[in-house]
Amino acid sequence: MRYLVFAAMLALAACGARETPSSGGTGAETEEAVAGEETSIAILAAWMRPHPAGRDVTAAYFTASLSEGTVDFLEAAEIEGAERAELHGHFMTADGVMQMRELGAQRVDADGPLVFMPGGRHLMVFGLPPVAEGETVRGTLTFRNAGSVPVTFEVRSMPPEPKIDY
Ligand SMILES: [Cu+2]
Repeated sequence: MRYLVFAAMLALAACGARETPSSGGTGAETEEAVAGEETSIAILAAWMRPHPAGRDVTAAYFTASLSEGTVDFLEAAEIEGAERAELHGHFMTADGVMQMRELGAQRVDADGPLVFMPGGRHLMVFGLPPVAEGETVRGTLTFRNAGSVPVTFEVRSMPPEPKIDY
């Protein structure tokens, strides 16, 4: 029952913010819901694809959930050894073409984890020297309230087992 109460409180706190269409994914509209709350973030299933042949860009994925607190926002990511990492999403254009673009801050709350997965939100990793299956790559996810959360990405071409229920 705790979860239900939690969710109801959150809905009140975030009312208004929630009604703003978030198609742009900027996250800016939810600023007032988070002022200075202390949160903890749990990261699961962090993995990164080996580079496609001839490219210096790859993608990384993870699942982030709140283990304490009610709401937080993922604002940025850093990958050790990479030039930069961007939060990306996929979008269908009016003429049916799938494209990706950089996202603003991404919300995580009691409604469920923030999932970065193939075909959806992903970290786009630029300028990282090639990595091979079985290696690990360290990085940091920066949340508005929780601050820097260290992450270790497993390099693999398939999602980790046991299969995550995306
Ligand atoms: Cu991308």
